[in-house]
This record gives sequence, C-alpha cells and structure tokens, in this order.
Amino acid sequence: MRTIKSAVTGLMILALSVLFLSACGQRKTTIPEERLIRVGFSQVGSESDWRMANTASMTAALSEANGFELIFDNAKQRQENQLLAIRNFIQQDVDFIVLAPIAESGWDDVLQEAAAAGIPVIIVDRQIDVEDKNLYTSWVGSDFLQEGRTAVHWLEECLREQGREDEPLRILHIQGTDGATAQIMRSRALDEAVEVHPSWEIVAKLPGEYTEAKSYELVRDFLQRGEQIDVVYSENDNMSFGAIRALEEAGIPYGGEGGVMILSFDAVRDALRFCLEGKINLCVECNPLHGPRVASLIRQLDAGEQPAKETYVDETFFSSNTITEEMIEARDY
Ligand code: GZL
Ligand code: ZN
Repeated sequence: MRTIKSAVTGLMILALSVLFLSACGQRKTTIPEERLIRVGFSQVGSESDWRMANTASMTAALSEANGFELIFDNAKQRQENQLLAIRNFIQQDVDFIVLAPIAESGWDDVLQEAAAAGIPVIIVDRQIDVEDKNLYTSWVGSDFLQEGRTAVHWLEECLREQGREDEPLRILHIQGTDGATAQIMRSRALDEAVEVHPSWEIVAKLPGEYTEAKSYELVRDFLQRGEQIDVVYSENDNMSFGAIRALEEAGIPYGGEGGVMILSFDAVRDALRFCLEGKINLCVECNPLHGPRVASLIRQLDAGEQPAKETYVDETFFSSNTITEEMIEARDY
C-alpha cells in the first residue's frame, strides 16, 4: 500500500515540477497572436484580364500582413463550384464570406445556410437576386447600366458629329455570361438605344462568355455569313480582342475612319493600347480594384459597425481621339 502511495506522491511532484518548469519556460510574456480575420472568397474564375486584376486586388487587400487569413476559391466560371466553395467556407467556420457571383440567380439556399451559421456575406462586382436582401450584408461594384449608357451616348454623339445619326446602323452585339449583372445591364442599355433609334439594328447577339477564345469563334463564324456590320458592341475587352482577330482574318477594316467601330468595356491596359492605336474606338472603364473597399467593409463589420448596403465605384471612359500614352501609364491595371 505504502509503495503505491509513495509512487503516487512521486508522480504528483513530477507533474507539478513539469508544470512549474513549463510555466517558467513561458516567463517571457508571449503576446497573443493578433487574431486573423478568416475570409472565404469565392471568385468567378480567370476568364478575363479584368477578372485577374480583380483577384490581384482582392488577394493583396485580404493579406495576412493586413490581418486576414484568406481562403481563395476559383470557380472556373461554374456556379456549382461557387456553391461548393461557400459550403466549404461554412464547414470551416470562416468569419466572413465574400462572393463574386457568376450570375444573379441561384443563391437563396446557400446564403440561408451561411445565415444559419451566423457568417456575414459580402457580394462583390455583379449583383445577386435573392428573395431576402438580408441574406447579404453589403455589395460593392459597378453601375453597369450607366456603363452601357455611357457607350451608347458616346456613339450617338460620334454619329451626330459625322452627320450619320439617322443612317442605318448594323450592330454586332457580343454579350458576356448570360445572367451576369454586367451582361444584363450593358445589354439593356443597347436595347434601350435601339428602341430610340429606329435606323439602328442589332444584326446578331453572340454569347461570348467574356472570353477572347469564344468571341473569336463566334465572330469568325458570323463574318463567314457575309453580313455587313458598322459597329461591334462588345461587353468586355477580351471579347473585343477575339472580335479584332476575326475581323483581321476576314480582312475587314475596323477602328479608324470608315472601319467597323468597336465599343468595349473594362478598359484594361491592353484595350487602352488598342484605343491609342485607333483599333478600339471606345473603352468604358469597369473598375476591378475592389480589394481595399472589401477589406474596410470587413473591418467595419468586425468592429460591430453597420457599413453601407451598396457601394458603387467611380468609373470613366476613354476614346481613341482623346486617350494619351500618359493616361495609360497612370493606370493601375
Ligand atoms: C464586370 C465583370 C465582368 C467584366 C469581365 O464587373 O463582372 O466579368 O466586364 C469579367 O471582364 O469577366
Ligand atoms: Zn442617349
């Protein structure tokens, strides 16, 4: 009996001394690691220069140095991958979810699950169409209808200056991903304009999905039908690059005097170069640099503040007769 007691006593002394030593070992007061804010970000894909610039802005802002642990998912332009990513973020119990939605519909269920898990959701870039707007806390993005109207009004002005405002105008419309807010609204602006200008006609609407490759294929096949066009209204620069390749292959003059006019959206650097070279007539800016805004939204929420529900970013446009090399140098993307 004694041996057992003395063994137990010995063990207790050993345990206490280990505890004491380890406590001493921690004599230097370890500053508790600054708690990183854990953010799950579901990105549409990497379909365009704009998207790459957006990803760069978001990952730079949501960095560990800035106090974030970022879990990034590239959905490769498929909504089911975004739904999967959001469910994974919920499983990992992140502090915030950021979603750049590929299309406006299909988010109600998964955002109900995020709400049930108490995880705030921030929407960036395109918008979502949900029954209950409380399913997301804030949205940051562009006024895509205004972008489209900027393009249309520039075209009206340009034609007026050439005395062509009532002449027949055959428009080739290259659309972005069906159901994306950018597609819906840039298309709406053109449809409104055709209502107002009876001599304007959209000769075809091509589903370019915002990629250069898809746009090139569709425009190449369209041009083989031999229909004349006066304007290409292209809902992003990468699709414009594809259209330009097809126009060149078909030997059709574009950009300058008498050529097919090209109106494009995003205003990424390569498109601005084409604008300077007179190959693209108009570049309407779509600002991808949402990272800092999203980071400050998250910090406000983390501090218990109530940020604005919607934040629109400022945007401008560039035309081939006003753009300069200096303007291109000054650009961030
Ligand atoms: C617009 C964005 C669009 C860009 C495209 O904010 O959603 O998606 O115009 C990108 O370049 O692919
Ligand atoms: Zn107008």
